[in-house]
Amino acid sequence: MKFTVLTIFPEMIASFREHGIIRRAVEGKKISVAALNLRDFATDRHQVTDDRPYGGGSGMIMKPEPVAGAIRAAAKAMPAARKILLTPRGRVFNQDVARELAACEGLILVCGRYEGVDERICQELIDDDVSIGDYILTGGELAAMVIIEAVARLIPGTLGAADAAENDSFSDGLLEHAHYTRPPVFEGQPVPKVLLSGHHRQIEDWRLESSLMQTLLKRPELLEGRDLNSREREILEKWSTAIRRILEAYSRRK
Ligand code: 4GS
Repeated sequence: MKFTVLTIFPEMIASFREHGIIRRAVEGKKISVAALNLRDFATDRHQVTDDRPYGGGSGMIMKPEPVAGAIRAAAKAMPAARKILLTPRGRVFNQDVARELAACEGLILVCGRYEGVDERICQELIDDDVSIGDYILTGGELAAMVIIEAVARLIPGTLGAADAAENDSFSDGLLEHAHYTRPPVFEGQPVPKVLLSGHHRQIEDWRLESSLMQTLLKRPELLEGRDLNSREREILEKWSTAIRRILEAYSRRK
């Protein structure tokens, strides 16, 4: 998978590429991460990339010529890539969108600065608008890096452990189960006994119950929008019965 980021701050992408899983994936040729400097595509002597808005008002707008030039140059090198603008107007990025983008041959990620990009770019040269969330950044670069990181780790061979991505939160619509490592007792708090037992079936059951518990307590809306298998239904029924008993015992008290 090839990622090309169009930005006035290519150094941000250069340093991102030099650490952790992204660096390893680049070195292992699973992905490539390149940045094109929008300034290099400016058409004037001073390499200006912004200008004042027609109709007046505060703030500056990205000029269309450098953005168009950079998109066309990137698309020439990777004609099958999807051309994405990072913008709060876009559909909101999540793990489903990450999976969808991981199936693309390449991504051209256009980073706006200032108030935004000239509308004619959005209409003519962009395939897809993506937002990383309902808040305003000062540039699209962090959004592009978020997307590269989430997409890259879905590409086979980019993570150390072969199945690490499958076990993550959201891989099956649930949050991850709780995790523990040594020591067995930390500041008086023990690790759940079953995890030290070596009973793999019971450990799997405990992890599913823990995942459901984390999801119910922290992100209940994830459970509402999701199918439940029979094991998951059993666990929820068990809790429901336990809670009902507690409330019944309470209501019988004087
Ligand atoms: C986002 C966002 C964003 C919008 C870029 C104002 C500079 C800024 N990009 N998800 N102009 N949220 N972009 O806030 O992607």
